[in-house]
Amino acid sequence: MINFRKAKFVKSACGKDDVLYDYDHVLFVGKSNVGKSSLLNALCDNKGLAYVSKTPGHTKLLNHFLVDEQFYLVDAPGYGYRKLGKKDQFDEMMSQYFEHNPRLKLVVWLLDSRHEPSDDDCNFYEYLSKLKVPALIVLTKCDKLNQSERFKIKRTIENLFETSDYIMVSSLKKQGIEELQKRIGDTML
Ligand SMILES: Nc1nc2c(ncn2[C@@H]2O[C@H](COP(=O)(O)OP(=O)(O)O)[C@@H](O)[C@H]2O)c(=O)[nH]1
Ligand SMILES: [Mg+2]
Repeated sequence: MINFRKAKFVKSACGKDDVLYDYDHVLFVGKSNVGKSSLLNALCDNKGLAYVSKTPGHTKLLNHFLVDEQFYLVDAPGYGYRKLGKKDQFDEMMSQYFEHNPRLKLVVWLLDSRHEPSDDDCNFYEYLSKLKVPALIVLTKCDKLNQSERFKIKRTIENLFETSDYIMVSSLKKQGIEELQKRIGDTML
């Protein structure tokens, strides 16, 4: 059993040369504001672990959190946040990260359950499909949905991404958190 409460911040990396390879990686990725930091905090039952922001695009770094001395949870910068005319910072740093990381064991891909996946989400799906890394879809903020909205987003995800393997979570209401812990544990142990 992994003790997710035993999680500690270790390092912010700003490029592939700063990334730590002494433990395996579970990457958290999704567009800005999808709820990545909140989910990390809920998963580790530690509100102060990752910075929860009101302004999108806050995280520009790969933040390493060591869980139970076993693996890193890595909080990636959100994609889909571009300054006009500038290349998405995500593209450069993340393609380096993905393509040079033998320790990446699982990608936890977060999608906002309140919205249809965006073009950025779909582009990321294309990219992810080409990588040889297992991915787990997590639908965030499910506390905001009623029954029919839940049904609708599930159908959309199943159609777009051709899988019925996803977890619905609410960091706010602590729903789906144990299931996510179990899925990560099964992959990492
Ligand atoms: N209702 C609800 N709001 C959430 C949930 N998770 C995150 N949020 C809110 O969404 C916003 C972005 O969250 P954050 O974790 O910083 O997203 P990040 O940019 O992906 O790291 C914040 O205002 C959070 O309070 C959730 O499970 N339910
Ligand atoms: Mg964040």
